[in-house]
Amino acid sequence: MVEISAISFESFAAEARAEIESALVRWTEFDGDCPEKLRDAIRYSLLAPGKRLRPLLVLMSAEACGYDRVQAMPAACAVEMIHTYSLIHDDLPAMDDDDLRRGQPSCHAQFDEATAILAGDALLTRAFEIMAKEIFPADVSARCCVELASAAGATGMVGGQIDDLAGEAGNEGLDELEAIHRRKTGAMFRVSLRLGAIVAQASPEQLKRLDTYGQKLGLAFQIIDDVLDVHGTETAMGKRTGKDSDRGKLTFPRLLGLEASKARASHLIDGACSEINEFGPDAAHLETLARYVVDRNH
Ligand code: GRG
Repeated sequence: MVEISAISFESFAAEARAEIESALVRWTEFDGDCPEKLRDAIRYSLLAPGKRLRPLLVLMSAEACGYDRVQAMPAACAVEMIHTYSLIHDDLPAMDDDDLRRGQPSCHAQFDEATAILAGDALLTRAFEIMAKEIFPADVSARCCVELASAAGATGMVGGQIDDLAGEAGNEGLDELEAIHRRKTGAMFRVSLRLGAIVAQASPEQLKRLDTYGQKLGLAFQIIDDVLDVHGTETAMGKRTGKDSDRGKLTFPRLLGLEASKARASHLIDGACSEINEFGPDAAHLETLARYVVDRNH
């Protein structure tokens, strides 16, 4: 694997994030027909300082398959819209009841509950509208819509969320915990890699490798998210910490301990990186991003 310097990766990521954010602005203009309060709430959450990991993964996956990343922007933004909707709804009093997200009051705290629910709904629908309109050819666009729907819906993120809410009693083991997070968090990581490969019209072998990288990365990300819930600071994380352990929720550190959790995440990242070895220099950004996921402090 070709290594790239931290500076070179950071400048790539900063440039790609700026491109993602300007596309998100463009695709939330709604041609003047959207009520102002709704657009304000959508943009308040969508344009808040998130890490943009999932859209970066879409772009990097397309790039690993030799494709121009700009062409993967509709899929990248669709994924970020769905991710942001999930954060808005997750923060609601009926779910995690969080008043801080991305370093600012969460959407329902800044606006109101009804507006936050509707902002999430509008982001979810906009994501599919953008993919249907902006991805070509039509069969690739349709395939992207199907993939994203199953990753985000009842068999993916939404299904994982309901199992996670039910698991707060904490009686299950590692297999159950991993199964929850494969859907709740992992499905959106995995589909990010898949969408990049699909728009790039990658070979089945390339798609499979990127898919496996995405599965391992998604699980490692969630393990570290649980670790940071115990060890991270609210300032760095931009959200409340310590809530999972306070509620006695099933988490990786609770099941395995902190050191074993970190070791498991590192092992998954090694596996993810070896999966994409054969892409050579085109996958250097994916490797650096994977290492960042375990080393991050937010
Ligand atoms: C409400 C349908 C519905 C689903 C919610 C993803 C999710 C399911 C809830 C988010 C709650 C949460 C904290 C999950 C843990 C992993 C995760 C998705 C963390 C947030 O992702 P980051 O760190 O966030 O990439 P930023 O703000 O950087 O984009």
